[in-house]
Amino acid sequence: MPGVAQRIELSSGWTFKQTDEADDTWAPVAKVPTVSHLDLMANGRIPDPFLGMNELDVEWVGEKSWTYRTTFAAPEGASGASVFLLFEGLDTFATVTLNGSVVLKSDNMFQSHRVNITGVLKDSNTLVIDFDSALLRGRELEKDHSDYRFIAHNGETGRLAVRKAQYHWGWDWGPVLMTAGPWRPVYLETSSSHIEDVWVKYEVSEDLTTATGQVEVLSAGAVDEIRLSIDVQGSSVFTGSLTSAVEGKASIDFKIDDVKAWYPVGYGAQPLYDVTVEIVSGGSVVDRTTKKTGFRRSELVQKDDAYGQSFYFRVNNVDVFAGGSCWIPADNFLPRLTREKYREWLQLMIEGNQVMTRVWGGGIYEDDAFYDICDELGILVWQDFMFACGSYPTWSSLRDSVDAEARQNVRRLRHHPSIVLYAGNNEDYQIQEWYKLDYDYENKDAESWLKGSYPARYYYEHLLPKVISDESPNVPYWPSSPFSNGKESSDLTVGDVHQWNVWHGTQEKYQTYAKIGGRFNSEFGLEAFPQQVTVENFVTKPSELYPQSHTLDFHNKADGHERRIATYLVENFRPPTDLKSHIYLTQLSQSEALSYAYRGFRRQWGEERKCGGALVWQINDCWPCTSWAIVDFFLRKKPGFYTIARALRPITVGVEREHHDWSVCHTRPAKKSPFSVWIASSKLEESHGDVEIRFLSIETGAEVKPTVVRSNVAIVPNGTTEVYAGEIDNVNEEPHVVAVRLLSGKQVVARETDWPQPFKYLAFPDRGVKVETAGGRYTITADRPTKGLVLHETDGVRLSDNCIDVMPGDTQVIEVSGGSTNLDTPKFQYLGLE
Ligand SMILES: *[C@@H]1O[C@H](CO)[C@@H](O)[C@H](O)[C@H]1NC(C)=O
Ligand SMILES: CC(=O)N[C@H]1CO[C@H](CO)[C@@H](O)[C@@H]1O
Ligand SMILES: CC(=O)N[C@H]1CO[C@H](CO)[C@@H](O)[C@@H]1O
Repeated sequence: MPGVAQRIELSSGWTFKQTDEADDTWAPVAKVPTVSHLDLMANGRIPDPFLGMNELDVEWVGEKSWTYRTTFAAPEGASGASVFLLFEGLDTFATVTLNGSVVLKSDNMFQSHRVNITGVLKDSNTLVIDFDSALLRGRELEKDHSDYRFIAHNGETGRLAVRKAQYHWGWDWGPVLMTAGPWRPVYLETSSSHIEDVWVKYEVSEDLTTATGQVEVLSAGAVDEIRLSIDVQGSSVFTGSLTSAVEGKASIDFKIDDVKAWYPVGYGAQPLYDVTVEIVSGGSVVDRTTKKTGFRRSELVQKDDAYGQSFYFRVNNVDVFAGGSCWIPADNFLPRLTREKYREWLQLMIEGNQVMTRVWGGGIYEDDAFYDICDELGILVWQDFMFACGSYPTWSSLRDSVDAEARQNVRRLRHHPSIVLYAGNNEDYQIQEWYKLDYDYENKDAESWLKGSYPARYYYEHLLPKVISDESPNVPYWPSSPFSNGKESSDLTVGDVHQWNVWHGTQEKYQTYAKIGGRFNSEFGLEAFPQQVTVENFVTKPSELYPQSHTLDFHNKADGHERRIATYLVENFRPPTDLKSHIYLTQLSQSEALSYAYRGFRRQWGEERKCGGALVWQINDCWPCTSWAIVDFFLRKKPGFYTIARALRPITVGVEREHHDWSVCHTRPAKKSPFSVWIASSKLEESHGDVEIRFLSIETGAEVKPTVVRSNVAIVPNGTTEVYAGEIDNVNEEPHVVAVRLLSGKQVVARETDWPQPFKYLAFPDRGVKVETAGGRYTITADRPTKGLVLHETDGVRLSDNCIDVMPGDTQVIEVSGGSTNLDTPKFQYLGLE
């Protein structure tokens, strides 16, 4: 009788050593999955690479080969069963031997492997995996293929030849740490027949009531019957089976009436269905697998309009403004990321009112946990393929490797309702443009692209779209982020854009973000220091605790970072020299920049979908550093996190005076500044509210002119409502803020305040700020307009808001949860506080 498939994870009992060192150097491995740096740290052989400048001291690790070894007894299998080793991921050039026979050679970190070891299995077995240096192999491959032009921004060019997370070669926010090892789990399987894959192909009817489709099952070995059951929250909604000719590939049709559609967060629930498949052989169930999936409709709406061509997502017939952030790997040492850690990160997106994340192409196809949690929480995923900032070579074995990698990962991910777009790469068309590599959009002959100087077009416009149409045809494919259908990738009328003319490029003032936005802003941002406790963690010498110390500069990998941070500080503020104030001001400048961006981009959503989304670069870090992240490596939020959260509330209010550039040739102060007030709503029904607009002197807090009230304003659903347009008389009126509140009865729904720019021209004598703590909350008042009040945060304590502007006569309350230590002695900072 055939046995049931058994899988044992080979996670313990491993040892490792540097390949070329003696046999007495085998050292223990705490667990697999792992990479060499983790085991070297655990064995006290290297210091923590994230502290001080230790990164330099551990560079040698990436130039060595590493060997991992374990032993296992032959599993007790039924007669006729086969035994397999399953490798979910090997980083990267791996040779696997079992009892001295090579059973696998692998050179792509993103691939998984199933190896039939039945023929070489003994009673007791020794499994050895040698990992060559990917750094050195990349250099060799580049030499061997000198007929290609290797161009890379970030990291060395050898990375382009290696299918390994590209950020391991270093990025402008991350260290050079070339890992090696079994980075994803290893299993030993015994089975007579097994399920290779289950694909839930479906369509949801336009009225969202019915899901119909097929479950396609791929299996190996003898199968007499396939059983399918679909359940939601423990109750069965469909069962079916197939009893003939079911070996290999087979499909079972299904139909679910009264389907509960899966929605992005804020638009409905996230019901997940368990699709369970069993295969039966010789009268008993021999393998079983369950995929959790959700049923939804989704499209990328690209239609010609007054501004060019739209670019936005429609899910279950609802237009969704994709406000969110870009995601990078959350650690340089990936195996130590737990499901709990992924949950904490993704929960932050929910807390921040974000609805989309973009998995960036220089990292990894994320862990299953990442997508599982996105499904659960309702976070939409924009998934890049793993290419970034380079002109990639395309020799034929490399193309085969990319094809296999792409197919495997799309098969692994295609049941996740959260994934709504695949994109070919990150910024590779910018490389094509900068270096004037061959590209003729009209030429659609893919084979001919391989002969030109930009051969990687073959991946982005031929190989990968083919993989998507074969493996996941219901998810749209986009050749690159950014891409503009043959126009320059920086085009603002078609496709998405990475708007780096704030910070990089022409270094525009951040006040102009709305003017330089595109149809979908898939990257933009400004750097800020992490919290002081994070700085104190990685700056190990107290004498290095000053703003541009060697250690602090070392923990900022961005080109020209001091100049760029300084530019935005000196343009807008009065830069201090002490570390504490410097940290605060870099954070405030980031927060201000993101406020202009998100306010402006979301307003354009209402202008006939002129802007379809805004994804800040970036939510997270892979090590403790200064970067564009809005939350640091230790999950400590920067103030900009809250600013974005406010701009993305279901209903929010905006106000902005016209930008007047103050530092151009012979500029004079503007005599008048037009300003406008609007409301943005993602609600699907019209709602109503009162809008109050106050004009408050910055010096005294007194009203400069009478308050304007607009009562019972009808708020356009799923769009923006222009509420008021006025003018500030800069000659006769003293400098003042325009402080706006949206009220529902007495309840404040949203606040926004517009300030004269730049802040450095303003003085902030005593603001009369009071922060009172009682009843698990802060109550904050001010006598005069106060900018960017940031309450000091401690780990484990969660604030309902932070980095707020406080206006006289408008008490604000910030709730505290998860601890109370914060409340004892309120520590806070605001602009102008000495
Ligand atoms: C595994 O390999 C053995 C012989 O080495 C073979 O008899 C068996 O059919 C293979 N199993 C599968 C499922 O291919
Ligand atoms: C090279 C190697 O590991 N060979 C081993 C294979 O398995 C047999 C039986 O357990 C061992 O005796 C060999 O040493
Ligand atoms: C479901 C949906 O998207 N509804 C509305 C969103 O907003 C636009 C513009 O106000 C409406 O036309 C849609 O019907």
